[in-house]
Amino acid sequence: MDEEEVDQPMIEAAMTSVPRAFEGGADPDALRLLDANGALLDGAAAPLSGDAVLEGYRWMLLSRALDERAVSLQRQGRIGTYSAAYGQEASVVGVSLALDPARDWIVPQYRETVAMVHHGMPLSTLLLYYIGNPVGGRVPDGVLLAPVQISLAAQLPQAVGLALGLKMQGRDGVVVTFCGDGASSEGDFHEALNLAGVVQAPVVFVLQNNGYAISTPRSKQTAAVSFAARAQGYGLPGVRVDGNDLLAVYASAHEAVERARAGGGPTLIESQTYRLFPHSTADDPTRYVPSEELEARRRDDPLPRLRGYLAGAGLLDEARDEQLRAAVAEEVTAAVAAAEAYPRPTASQMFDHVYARPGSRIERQRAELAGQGPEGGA
Ligand SMILES: Cc1ncc(C[n+]2csc(CCOP(=O)(O)OP(=O)(O)O)c2C)c(N)n1
Repeated sequence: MDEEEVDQPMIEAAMTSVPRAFEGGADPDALRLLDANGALLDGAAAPLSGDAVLEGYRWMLLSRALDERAVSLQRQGRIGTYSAAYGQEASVVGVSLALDPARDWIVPQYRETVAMVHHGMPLSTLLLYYIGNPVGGRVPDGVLLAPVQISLAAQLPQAVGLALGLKMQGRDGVVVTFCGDGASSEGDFHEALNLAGVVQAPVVFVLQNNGYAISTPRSKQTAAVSFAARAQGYGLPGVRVDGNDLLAVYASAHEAVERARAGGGPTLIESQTYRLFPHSTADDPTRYVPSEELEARRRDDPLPRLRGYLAGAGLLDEARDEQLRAAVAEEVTAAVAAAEAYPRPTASQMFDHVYARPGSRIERQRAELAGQGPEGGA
């Protein structure tokens, strides 16, 4: 069918007529331990000690400080395109706190920078990645982490393979892999969850439902009642959690990780959060996010909510908060300085490390870049 023949309004109407249970906002069926002000809900018990929650808060502050600095660096031309986790800090850090970096693996997408740092990747190395230096693409030896994955959902089959390998070797490590709501429409997502269920791989899929896949809203991503509901089709537990509640995210991740470790197989966690920043530094969400929606979701920011919990528990006051903010800002400054102390990458380095033995096409391109002409002669 020609493009002209597609009746766009008709398609839109058909898509929006599908009934859906959750369109963003508070899902009544999601696990939640904290109310909007950070008070424990009736009957809820904190799954982490006060010190551990404070440490989680520090990681969330680091994530936010990094995002703010990275956007500024990108605007100054000092790093390339960057995707922030702004608004999703509880969703990312809550999972991190449930992992043992000495035996569990993270197979990330591209929005889980702070989880990578928590797992042992130096922040300065990650900044080198965003500077475009190949050094930044290499995970240091002994850090149980796969590199950043930009190709949507391609990390998921890899995570299952890694988890199956751990199981076959009789190790007790668990693999946690992240993806977005948009990535869950890729074939790789379905293949990975299916195989994980069949082989009972020790893997936890954390699907961060942040409301959008660039400009595609959640309502146009799937007709399923929830992303977690898809798990049933693969024979795995599917869990919905309030992704802006650090304690709830931790509790659901901890349960899933320990089940996988004990031989209980995979879990799909739908972490319901919201992207308060643009998709990336190359995006303009004012073109597709209604301003009232953004305003409303700002009130659900995970940081003030956790601050409310910590203040209520007598673990945080303004002075301590200021100290923590200053400390993470200093950490980011030091990492930026360390990354920028490296020589700037040259354009020809983009050809390095792609193939062990580059083919003639790559060699031609390298020669062309060097100004020697497409055949390396002129
Ligand atoms: C296979 C593939 N198709 C398209 C893209 C372009 N792309 C980059 S991010 C993105 C949206 C992803 O949304 P989601 O999975 O919800 O994750 P989020 O960025 O919201 O965290 C798209 C379409 C890509 N990177 N890979």
